[in-house]
Amino acid sequence: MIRSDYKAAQQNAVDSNKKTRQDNIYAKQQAVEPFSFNEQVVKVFPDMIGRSVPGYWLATELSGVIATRFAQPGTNIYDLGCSLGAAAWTIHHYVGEKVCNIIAVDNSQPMLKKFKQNLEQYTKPHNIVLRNEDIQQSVIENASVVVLNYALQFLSPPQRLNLLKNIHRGLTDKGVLLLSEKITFEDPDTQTRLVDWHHDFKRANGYSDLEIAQKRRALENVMITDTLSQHKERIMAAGFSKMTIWFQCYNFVSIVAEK
Ligand code: GEK
Repeated sequence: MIRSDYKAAQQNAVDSNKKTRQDNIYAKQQAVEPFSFNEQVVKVFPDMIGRSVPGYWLATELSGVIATRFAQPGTNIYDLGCSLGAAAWTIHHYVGEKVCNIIAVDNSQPMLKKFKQNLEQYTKPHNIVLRNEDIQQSVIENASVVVLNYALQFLSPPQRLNLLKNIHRGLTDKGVLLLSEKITFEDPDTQTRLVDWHHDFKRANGYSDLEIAQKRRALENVMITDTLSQHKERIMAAGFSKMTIWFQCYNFVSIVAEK
């Protein structure tokens, strides 16, 4: 049964959320530094991403459900740009008995340190392996599922096709890429509306105008979003045969790309 509380994506393992602090990093006026996934961010991460990305918990939870359709026993499943491993945990929950290796990769050392601590407290058997490396250097092999949730947007745009090609090469015959991203809209009016509505979502989640503005400044040049057409073109250029959008919430979409 799909868990009605989507935050269960992480709670099924160690209840790290209970220990999660509320994100108030940008609450005070400050000289805004470029955003990085440092210790300060790690401490509040589930709260930050849940209050900032519309549909995050549902998209995460359903990534696990979708993965069950494509996961093949004896293969690897990757969670690239895993942060605290929300996708890895949900895949472990849903795909568990198919006996796949789950390989979770992130280049933020503080992120993986916290993920490792959570794993160490988890007493049930699991096959989650952590790799602290740049996803652009990752060896991807024998993969039935590769999850790339909200991480491609942090790579330099010219590097993105290479990563997708590498993922495509590492997939088994019927393997898939599950990709979630924030998108930009080609039509300026739609873009303005969705940005405004996204900010309403953040306000409704308790962020002030100052927090929204300062976070936005911190992400400038760090997170560069593509349009849906750019994603589609890149996915096809990487060699995938089919792309299906399975979820959109405001300016955030989730896609399955099939080999
Ligand atoms: C989730 N997928 O909870 N190599 C490795 N990791 C990287 C790289 C890179 N080149 N660039 C960025 N990251 C997660 C959320 S967060 C999205 C993903 C967000 C990592 C970075 O360290 C961070 O942990 C993650 O990608 C992006 O579903 O916070 O908006």
